[in-house]
Amino acid sequence: MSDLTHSPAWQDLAAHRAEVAPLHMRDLFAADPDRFARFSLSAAGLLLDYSKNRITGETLPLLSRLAEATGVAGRRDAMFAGESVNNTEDRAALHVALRNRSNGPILVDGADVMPEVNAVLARMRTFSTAVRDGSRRGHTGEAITDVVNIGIGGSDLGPRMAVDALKPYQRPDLRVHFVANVDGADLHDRLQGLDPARTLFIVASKTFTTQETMTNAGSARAWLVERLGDEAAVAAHFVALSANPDAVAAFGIDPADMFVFRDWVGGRYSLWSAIGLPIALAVGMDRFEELLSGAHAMDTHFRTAPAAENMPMILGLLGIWYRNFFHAGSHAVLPYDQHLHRLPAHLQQVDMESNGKFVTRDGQPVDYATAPVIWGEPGTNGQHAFFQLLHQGSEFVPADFIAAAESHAPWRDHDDMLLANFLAQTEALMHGKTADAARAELTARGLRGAALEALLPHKVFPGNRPSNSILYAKLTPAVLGALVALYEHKVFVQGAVWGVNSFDQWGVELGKQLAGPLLAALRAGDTVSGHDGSTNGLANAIGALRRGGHIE
Ligand code: G6Q
Repeated sequence: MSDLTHSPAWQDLAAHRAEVAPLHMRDLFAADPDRFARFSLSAAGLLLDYSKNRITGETLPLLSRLAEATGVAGRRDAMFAGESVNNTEDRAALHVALRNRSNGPILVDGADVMPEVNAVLARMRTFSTAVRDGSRRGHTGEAITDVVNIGIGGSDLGPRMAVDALKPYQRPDLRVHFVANVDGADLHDRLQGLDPARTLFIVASKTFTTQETMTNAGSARAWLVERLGDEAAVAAHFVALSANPDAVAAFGIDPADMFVFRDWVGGRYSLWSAIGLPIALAVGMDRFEELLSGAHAMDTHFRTAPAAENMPMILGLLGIWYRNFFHAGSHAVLPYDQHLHRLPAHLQQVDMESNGKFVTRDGQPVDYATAPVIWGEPGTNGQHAFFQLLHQGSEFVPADFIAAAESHAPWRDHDDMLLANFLAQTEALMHGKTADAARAELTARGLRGAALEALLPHKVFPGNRPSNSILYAKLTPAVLGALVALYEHKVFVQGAVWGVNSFDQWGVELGKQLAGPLLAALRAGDTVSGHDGSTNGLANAIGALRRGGHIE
């Protein structure tokens, strides 16, 4: 047994789970009219209602004791202080410095990082303003109308999610696109209809060695040069976002068009850095800074609020409650806000890449579950698909519902319908429908006897399925910043409790190496034999199909 599962705090929670398991939330609500007031709080423009969870007044104090026993607050303070919390790469994890709008000093190895952070922000302002006002033009003197961000993983998901989220703040005459996949279809489809003379490419790669991104960048470069007929056009149409200035220069991008960030910015935490340039181009630098300010407000809350009133702490600990004590294998993120349709994908990376670990910081195998599978789709779409499983499936899936009181669209009636669905779903998941209630409904519909009894079990909803609701007035840049920072810190809290390093990603690094030998064989058209039987068979089938073979 590990120290964690052996600890009194863990054992107390295991005992508490046995007490809570038989309780139904609908009884807890019936017994306590103040449950919403007791189990909700607001911070940084977000209201969190966590009253529809399988908790009593004792649960959070017990979870907070686990947080204390595992030193979560100390680890949080170490992260904010710029200590080397990413121990396997010997680095700080300082995305909070990128949005440190109060601008107090943050030291890494004795040097304040804020002057450099501010200098990059100033350069991003100059550049994005020049593109947006038309003073930065293409090679032939045309204004830029389309920006194509080429990046993958952390250099794609965050900015793509934010650009989609902030669509109401964008201009129709400056469109921002994203290309990630090495499948040529991604770049090829995206380039259709674009005018090379008016297109700006952003090559976004921390390492500037990632195969997918460098391949797409090379093909985009060739497309541009071929169409504009001049190698010199590259300088006017390519900029780079990277922590590897030498590789950027080798690609032929002018150092003046290079926006740098440090190795203490993890890929999945990088949308706040120069990697956010496509966001700044899409919505303007003022809006980008509002995004940073919203995140900073959440950072300040996380750093200073006591555990019992600390939103990321509460969300993180509730996640631990279900993952470790109710054995929930997945967690759904369900935005009832169409502009957040890429948020589940972004959070999938933030959570699963950060805490998808099977050893602790000091290399000991864990004997408890770590990150759950994160998934989700916007409401109400999901209701017509997988919500069946949420209501009546055999899986236990805690869910976060995220909603705006008002959308940016002009139709109040749509907002009302969307929100009525959000409320109804969380209520139904919590309350369920008893056999008595289902029987009464069926009787009212005229069913009797054997027909009624046959249908009855299918009409029962067990309920007692937990959800958090996160509500805000409207999806502004500041709200988006606070929301994303909330989830980053939630993941941090969980990683700290589990004792894993939330800031490395060796599993991703592996993927970057594996394809090499197979690529060489596919390129050469050789017969593949050095792998397992399945891989050899598939590689050779690809070769045969390419030589004109066919599948029966
Ligand atoms: C993020 C991961 C990973 C990374 C991509 C792209 O935390 O490290 O998703 O962002 O592999 O890497 P580059 O930015 O170096 O191209």
